[in-house]
Amino acid sequence: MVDSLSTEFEKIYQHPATSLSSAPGRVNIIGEHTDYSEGLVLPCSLEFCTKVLYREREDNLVVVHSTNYPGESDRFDISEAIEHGNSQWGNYIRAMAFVIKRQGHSLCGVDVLISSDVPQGSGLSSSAALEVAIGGMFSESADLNLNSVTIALLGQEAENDFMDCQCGIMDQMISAKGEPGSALMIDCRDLSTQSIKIPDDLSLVIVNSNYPRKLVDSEYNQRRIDCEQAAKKMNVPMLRDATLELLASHRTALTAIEYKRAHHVITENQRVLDAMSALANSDMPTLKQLMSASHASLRDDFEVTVPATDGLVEICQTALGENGAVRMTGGGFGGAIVCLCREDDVALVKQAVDDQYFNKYQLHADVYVCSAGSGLKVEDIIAEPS
Ligand code: GAF
Repeated sequence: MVDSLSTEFEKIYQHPATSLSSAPGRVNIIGEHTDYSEGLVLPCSLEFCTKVLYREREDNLVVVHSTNYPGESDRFDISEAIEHGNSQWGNYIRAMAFVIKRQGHSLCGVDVLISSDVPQGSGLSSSAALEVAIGGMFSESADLNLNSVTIALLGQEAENDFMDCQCGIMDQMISAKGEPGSALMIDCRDLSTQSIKIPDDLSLVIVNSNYPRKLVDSEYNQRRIDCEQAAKKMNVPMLRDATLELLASHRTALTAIEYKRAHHVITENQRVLDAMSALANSDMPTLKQLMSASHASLRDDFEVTVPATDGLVEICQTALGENGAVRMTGGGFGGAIVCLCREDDVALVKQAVDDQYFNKYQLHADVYVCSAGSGLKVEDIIAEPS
């Protein structure tokens, strides 16, 4: 893929690329909508990734093309104030330049070609993969030596302050720090991480509902406000600091919605802790119980599932029975579900989805059998003579 991308780069810019920055999408195993309450999450990076080929320029221009949007491009002057442009994907590059410059760093002009195989709009973090890969590029090309946590935090700032999505830190952290073959427990309060090897006998299957996602940012931002209100009424800095006892004692002070949102976050943080050892030990009955409880909580308390993702979870869980653990993954309002099962049972998931999903929801689902890939990598490339 890099060879054909290099050829494409040379065709566009008339000179070869010198470097490659790549960052992956992610799937979250458990710990959903907890990151912006400084809670716990357990995602893993995927082999699906965003590749950014680039070469420094002598002037201050950033010129960007993407194989995902043929015929479109964006360009801006890095020495001027960074404003929004006309292209939505181009704005992610502008957003990263904006937040890095805001920290007082100088950036240099670059020619850029992006290519991503992270499924878009499916809740597998294609935006974070782009932000982190672009962060790696700007850091290396301007010799800033930003570490992976700093790049992740800049990616979150780019979303919060330039793209108007008040997301937490999970997606950028796992894209920057993911490890092949492992999930990463991230403590979103101090950003410490603990890697947990995914046992060889477990397969990771993602099923994308392809449900058309609408109003995702406004609904998402509202969930964050609900959580902050609930924490405030319980007199704790964040929901991470609340307990079920504290919640019970504030039942009447909270609105019904705030109570449910807080109940989800408090119980989900505990599920992450319980899932860590269950995952490490391939303890399927416990994983099944925890992932089912997580899904039910996201459906009933956090209200971020849709009938198509609830239906997919039911179809896959019924097919796997006691031999699989299934739940929605990512921000919700559509998107994907994740199944953990033995390799021999993957066929059961595919068959059940083929047989039932379209008939019930008039949508075609995509099934991906995945492995955990590596986090951000920036490397020099030696272009083959064309
Ligand atoms: C989205 C956000 F970007 C993450 O920060 C996280 O909140 C997730 O939804 C839900 O767990 O992916």
